[in-house]
Amino acid sequence: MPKTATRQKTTTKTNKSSSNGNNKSVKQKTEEKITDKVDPKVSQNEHKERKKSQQGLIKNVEPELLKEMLYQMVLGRIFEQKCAEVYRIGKIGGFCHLYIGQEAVAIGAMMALREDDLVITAYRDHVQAMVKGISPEAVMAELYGRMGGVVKGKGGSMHMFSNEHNFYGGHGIVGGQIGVGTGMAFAQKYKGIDNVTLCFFGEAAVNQGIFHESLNMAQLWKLPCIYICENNKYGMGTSQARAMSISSIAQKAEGYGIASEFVDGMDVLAVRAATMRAIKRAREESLPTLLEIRCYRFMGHSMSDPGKYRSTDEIKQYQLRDPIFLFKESLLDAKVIFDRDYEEIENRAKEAVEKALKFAEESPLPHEKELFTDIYA
Ligand SMILES: Cc1ncc(C[n+]2csc(CCOP(=O)(O)OP(=O)(O)O)c2C)c(N)n1
Ligand SMILES: [Mg+2]
Repeated sequence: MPKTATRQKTTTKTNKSSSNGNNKSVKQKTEEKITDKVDPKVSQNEHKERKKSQQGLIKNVEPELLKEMLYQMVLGRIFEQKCAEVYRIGKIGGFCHLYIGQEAVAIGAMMALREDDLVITAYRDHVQAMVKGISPEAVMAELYGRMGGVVKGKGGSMHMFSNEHNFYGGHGIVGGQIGVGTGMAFAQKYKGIDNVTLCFFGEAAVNQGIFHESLNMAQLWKLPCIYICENNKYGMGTSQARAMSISSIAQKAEGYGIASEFVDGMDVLAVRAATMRAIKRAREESLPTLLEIRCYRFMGHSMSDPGKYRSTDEIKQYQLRDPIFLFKESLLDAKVIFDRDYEEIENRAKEAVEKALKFAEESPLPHEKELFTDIYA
């Protein structure tokens, strides 16, 4: 089994360089230590620490919003578990990349947005699409390649898109959406609209030239773009440690004078708080931010991943840090929810997924004439 690197400790430093272009100090966390071993005690201690931190943040958020955030996380999880189930019996064709384990990132970041803000992401896009308001029915039917899908079944898993919801994909070329997202932010600024753009990508995309060109332009032109790097440690079967010369992605922002933060992606409220700081910077000062959000995908890279590059022990250790379990426990401890509320949330999510599945099953296949519509070439 190949050696796997587990990061254990985080430190906080204040970056007083002109990282946001106007000499303001920006809080930035970088991880320091990388070890080869996976230790259950580390996971348990982390869980306790995170819970303590969440308890502090819970007080700043409306109880109704907290419950809605939990619902969206549970919905995303159950929806994707169902995707895996129906994919295995051949109901969904093509590639299918699941988000299970990373829910705190999309929910924490996107539920801090205004409805008219813009979002763009890579191919791991089902949950992001739903959080942006696209119905579970339209997402499931898209996965099924049916007419009722959000892009009439023409995009499939990797290409969810809805102009109406300001959700601009769903992109298969690693890093491609970073350039498009930067352009979206430019367009908003050019038109004098105070929308912000959230641009999600994986850590492997950071090695692409487009990341560097985009960050350079974003700071130079002061674009209201929030770059969210979802660092789940792997690009397909290649660990970050084997592909990147330094471990801190947040640190790369310094090369372009962009404000950056290292964020714990297992803690939905930490993601929310960091994104809100970035939104403020984007909306009020028209400045970009890079957030490096450390997370972990519990499933394979895609449904066809044999998963030979990491141990089951490693996966289990990260599952102990499950962001939904943590958030649920924190809300129970803070008495924002009680057991019966969680049951209700879970049942509601299950019903929504069943409804989506029924809709997808009953939705017709696209008509042949659709081959010649929506073509821009
Ligand atoms: C330009 C380009 N190179 C290679 C690929 C093949 N590929 C698809 S996904 C992937 C890994 C990307 O990993 P990461 O950016 O970390 O995102 P994650 O899958 O972890 O969410 C690669 C290499 C591609 N789609 N595009
Ligand atoms: Mg990755």
